Amino acid sequence: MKSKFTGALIGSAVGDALGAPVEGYSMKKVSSVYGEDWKMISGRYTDDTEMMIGVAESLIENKGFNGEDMAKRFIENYDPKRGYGPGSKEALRRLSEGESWKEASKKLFGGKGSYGNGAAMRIAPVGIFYYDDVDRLRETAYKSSHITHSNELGKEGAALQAFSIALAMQERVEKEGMLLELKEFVENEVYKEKIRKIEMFFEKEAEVDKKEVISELGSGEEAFNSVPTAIYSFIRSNSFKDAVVYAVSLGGDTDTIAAMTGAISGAYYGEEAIPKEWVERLEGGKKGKRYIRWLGEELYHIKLQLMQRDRW
Ligand code: F2R
Ligand code: MG
Ligand code: MG
Repeated sequence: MKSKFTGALIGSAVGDALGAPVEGYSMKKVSSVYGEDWKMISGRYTDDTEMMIGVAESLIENKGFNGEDMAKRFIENYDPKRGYGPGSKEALRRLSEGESWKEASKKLFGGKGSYGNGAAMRIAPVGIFYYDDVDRLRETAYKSSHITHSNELGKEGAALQAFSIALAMQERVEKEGMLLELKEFVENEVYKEKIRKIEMFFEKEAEVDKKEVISELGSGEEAFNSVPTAIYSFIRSNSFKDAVVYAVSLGGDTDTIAAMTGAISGAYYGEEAIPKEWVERLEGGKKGKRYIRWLGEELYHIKLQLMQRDRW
């Protein structure tokens, strides 16, 4: 179980770093950069991992969700060079000027709030920490998303990604069964329809054309055009490497789709299944790979303590 906790976080960071140099590229351009060998280029992670670190730090410090503290961590960790989305940047600016975490995100996009994938890309710590408690998982996914993403579609995408990670942690269902559970879990029709499409693809015997995957599931920055694509990248593959390589190979929002695929796959296969050469190349430093692994281990230990306390 510990390897699944650390695998989800390291897996997410590795996916982010592998996809980062080609973010926004077409399928063809990605292939011209990576060719056949898929060597990690720089190992530098982006906003996806920086924000995931903030979510994990806050869950650890509070042994659960605390909105004010999580918003503070996002602001403290913020490095503009990591490539944040415009909506998230604006939310963080408002938060740093003193707006409450319950209000800051509501004014974005003409009052509709963001449905970008910025809440889903950072959600792995919630998926592993509440892997056995679907109600707390949903509630925490919605609340932690709300700090920057108040649109229902942004929050639902984060909850769906968190639940995919939770199912991958448990291994109590086969991949087909996972899709059934995901369809029952998700409340919004936009996502239900995307999961139906994943089922259709999964049932096909022949390899589905990547262009069809992109046109039906999406490869963009919107949560509904990227979370289902990450789930499909995991579902169709048989190893961590295949899943993450597939996610990046589609082009588009490569760092984020690969970060989300890496989180689900790391939770499913465990940290040992992540290619060593990718982990070695992943950036080090104060909040680098060792720190990310430590965050996973801390979440695991706190979870054990809470489970033992609940048993008493
Ligand atoms: N920002 C980037 N990549 C571009 C720059 C990278 C470059 N390499 C660099 O280093 O500078 N990537 C990161 O942003 C995505 C996550 O975005 P987030 O945090 O959700 O931001 P935002 O702006 O809220 O949403 C993203 C876009 O979605 C559309 N959108 C969202 N809500 C909308 C609404 N209500 N109405 C209309 N459009 C909406 C907008 O186009 C948003 O800009 C990740 O890819 C991360 O890696
Ligand atoms: Mg990014
Ligand atoms: Mg991205």
